[in-house]
Amino acid sequence: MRKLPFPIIIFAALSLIASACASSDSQSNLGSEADQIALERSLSEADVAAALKTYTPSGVIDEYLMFSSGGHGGQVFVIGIPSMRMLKSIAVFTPEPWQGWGYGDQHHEELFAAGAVGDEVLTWGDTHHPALSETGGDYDGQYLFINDKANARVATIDLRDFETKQILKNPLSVNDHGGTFVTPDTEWVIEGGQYASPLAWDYAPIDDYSSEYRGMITFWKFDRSIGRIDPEASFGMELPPYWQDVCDSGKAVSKGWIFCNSFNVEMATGLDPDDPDNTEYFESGVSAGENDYLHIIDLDAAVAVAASGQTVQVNGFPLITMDTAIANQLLYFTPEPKSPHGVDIAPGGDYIVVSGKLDPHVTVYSFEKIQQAITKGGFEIDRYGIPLLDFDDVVEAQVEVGLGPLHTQFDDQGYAYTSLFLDSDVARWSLGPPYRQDGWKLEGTVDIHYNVGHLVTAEGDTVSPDGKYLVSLNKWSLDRFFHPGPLYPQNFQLVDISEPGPNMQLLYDMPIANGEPHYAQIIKADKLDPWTVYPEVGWDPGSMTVKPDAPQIGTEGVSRDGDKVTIDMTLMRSHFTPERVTVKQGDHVTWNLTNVETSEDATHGFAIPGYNINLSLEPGETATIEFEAKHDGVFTYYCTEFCSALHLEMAGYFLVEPN
Ligand code: RUQ
Ligand code: CUA
Repeated sequence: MRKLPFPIIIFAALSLIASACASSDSQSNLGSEADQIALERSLSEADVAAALKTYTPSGVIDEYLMFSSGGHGGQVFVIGIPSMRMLKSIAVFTPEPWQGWGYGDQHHEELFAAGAVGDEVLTWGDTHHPALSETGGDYDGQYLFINDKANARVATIDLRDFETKQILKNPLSVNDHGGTFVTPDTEWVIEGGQYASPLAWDYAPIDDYSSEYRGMITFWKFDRSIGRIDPEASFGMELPPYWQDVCDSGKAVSKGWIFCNSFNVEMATGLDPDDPDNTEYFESGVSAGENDYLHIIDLDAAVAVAASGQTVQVNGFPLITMDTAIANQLLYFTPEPKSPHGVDIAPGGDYIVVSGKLDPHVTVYSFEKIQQAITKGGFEIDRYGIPLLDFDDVVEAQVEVGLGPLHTQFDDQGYAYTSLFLDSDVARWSLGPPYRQDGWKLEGTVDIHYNVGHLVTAEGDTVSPDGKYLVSLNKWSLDRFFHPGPLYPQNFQLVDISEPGPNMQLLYDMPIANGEPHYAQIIKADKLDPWTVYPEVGWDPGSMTVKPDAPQIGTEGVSRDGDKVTIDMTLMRSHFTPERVTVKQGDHVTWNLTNVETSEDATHGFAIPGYNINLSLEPGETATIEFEAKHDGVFTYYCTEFCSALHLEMAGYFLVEPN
């Protein structure tokens, strides 16, 4: 590890800071190299401090990892903090050629097929909310879940190899948004809906909106022993067509409860081209009323109700109807301020924070007061019969933070941080007791650039956030970078939040060039223990076991049974075995490949031109491709990874004899 230069740089930069502070005598340290560089590059004292806080020397590993959604790029990005170096884009819903994701590998085709809608195989997704698996309310570094808002799907990623293992289509809903969020021990992965529609992708005229269109929330049961969601043990709950937005899982004192905000209690149905009297766009229709409803769901009770069979089958999936939810006291509402967004639970589970996009306050609900109000009873009900808790009974505080508040995160000092979309700021405010005695007030803001959506703090969704760093996930980058044509990158801004009080320091801008990230989570890097190579040669990442008939050294060959040809191939530096494969046009080809390497980073690729086949085989990995040899000709397969000095020689001939 390269250690020596670091103290020198610190010393040099400190001397610069010292010299800048002692303004009259600022010439004395100019001899140092760092001073000289700072002068030449016109770096301010703050710039130098920011550089020192983020600079990560070659060979030094970042303290934290951020897992960020990639938006409609359909992937998950992994970024080191504080260096803001991108480590990986994990392929999820969208084929990704570098990882050979979705270009012939059978296991990938099965995953994509499981996420299909009817016979429509989807090749993109809109990832929004990544959720790291938790144990006891803390990230445990084992699994990551992510939703596809566009098509209402959830995916499971195994953090042993950072690969997607499962894609599930929600049987109830066309789209989702309030997912994924996990319960404190990851028994349940939450997926809330968004734009109401008839359940099960059915049709109903939009004039029947109030009777036929529905919201939903789905509780996916996670089975940690197999590292997969078990759809058979999962269930949904029918909700009014109020456009459920973002959800969060209760933790600590509120463990077993789920909270979602909503934003179309008005039940607007959009501008009607056939009705001259209906001139209201959704943008005004859904915020016409003063309030929407925070949804409060007793998950533990819902699990018991589902287990007792009080469900109906919708698209073959168990659903708790609204009537059953009401009869069993599973669901409550309470008013939220105008056009709410975001719901975030404080580390102790005791406070629930909601923002109103058109209200300059954050509204903080008390879980204890919610419980008291439920016990007290005597509710009003909403138009679907759902009990409505009185706002004044359950609200703990409202703090004015600025314009366009969206999402909130927490630290270890009793502060909360709320993104302000319209102000392009992040606001720091203090939680009240037991976090801070002098709480419920704005502490300070930091400018960001520009239009922040989500924000994330280190370990920010756990019962014990670390604070220290915050990343602002900004939608617009405007003047921050060279503008590469009219499609601009997003901008992630790293902020130092370690100093108490009003000040937060912006440290670094990172352009995101391949997606529109929504949410992210930041985990301590030492909580992860990913594999360097697969545990055994012949490992199938689909089943996460060794495949007994995977090609091994000595078992390679080509065999034929009628028009079925099977190829068993191994890959190692710097050759394929076999190097020549001959088939007849129209043959059905099954091609099994194993990378028999056991050395770290010795990945080989496998590409066949003209057949849209492209694999990435990590050390030990086996894969199978199956296809019809429909094009005759000579196809030169080769290794796409520059794996060795003789990488160019890692090639072979696939000869398809014409009929
Ligand atoms: S929400 S637009 Cu997470 Cu702000 Cu999706
Ligand atoms: Cu193997 Cu290049």
